Amino acid sequence: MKKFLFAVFSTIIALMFITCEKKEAFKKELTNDGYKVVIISDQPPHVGINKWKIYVYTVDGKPVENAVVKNINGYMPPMPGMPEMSFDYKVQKVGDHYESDVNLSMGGTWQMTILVEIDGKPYEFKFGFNL
Ligand SMILES: [Cu+2]
Repeated sequence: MKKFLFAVFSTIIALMFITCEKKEAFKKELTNDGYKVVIISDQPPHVGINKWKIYVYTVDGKPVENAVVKNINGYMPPMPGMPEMSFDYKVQKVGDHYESDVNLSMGGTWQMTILVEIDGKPYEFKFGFNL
């Protein structure tokens, strides 16, 4: 019986991993001056930690090997009774892309800026959303 339960549970866990792997609930493409940043996440933007993968391509889809994703900034404009907020999220290189834990601390309007350096030149990629 124990062995049977173990088999059932491991199958369920394996299936969960497979479905998670294929999930791409959030994808955002941003272009600037011939370059394209693609953000991919398992979950749409939500309050809490958002795990984002960031890829840099040329606009015609070729990976830009010497692109360095420097920073992600989340900015929330002032709200009634609340001053503006600005957070810098650490970015880490993982294989052919970058990853960041983007902690969106509350609901409201967020303006995101991804800072990328290509050949020593800074490029900003911006977008916004409401939580
Ligand atoms: Cu606020």
